[in-house]
Amino acid sequence: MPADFNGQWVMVTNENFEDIMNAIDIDFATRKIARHLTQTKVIVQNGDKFETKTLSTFRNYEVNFTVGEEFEEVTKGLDNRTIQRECVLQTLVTWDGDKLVAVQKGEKANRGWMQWIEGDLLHLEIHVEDKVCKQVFKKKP
Ligand code: VLZ
Repeated sequence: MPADFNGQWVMVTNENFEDIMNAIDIDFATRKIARHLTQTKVIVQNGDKFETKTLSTFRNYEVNFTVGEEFEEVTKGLDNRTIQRECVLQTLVTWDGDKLVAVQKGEKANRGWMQWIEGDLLHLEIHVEDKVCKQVFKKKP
C-alpha cells in the first residue's frame, strides 16, 4: 500500500522559492508576484496514478503521472516566462519508501523534487542545480 496523498493541501511555508524560480529562468516581475502566493496542492491519487494541481490566484500548474513511468513534462507557463518558450522535461517519479521522488531531466542540472506526508502536513522539497526550496502544506479538513 503506497502512501495516500489524496486531498487539498494549503501552503503554510515556502522557503527559497525565489531561488528556484531564478534557476528556471522565471522573469523578475513574475518572481515578485509568485513569491508571495499561497499555493494550494490538489491531489487525486489512485494507487500509483496521480493527478496534481498546484493552484494560486496568479497561475496554476497541473501535472499528471504514474509512479515508475517516465513521461514528458511540459512546464508551459512555469519556466522561461520572458521568452514564452516551453520547457520539456523527461520526468520519472518513483517511491522511496513512502516518499515520492521525481527526477526531471532537461536543460537544468539536478532538477527534481521529493514529497512526503507527516501527520496532516505535506512536505515538498524542490531542487534545481544547487538551489533547494522547502514547502510545507497543511491538509484541509
Ligand atoms: O510540484 O512540480 O507537488 O505534483 C508553482 C505554480 C508550481 C504557482 C510548482 C506559481 C510546481 C508559479 C512544483 C509562478 C511562476 C511541482 C509537484 C509536487 C506537482
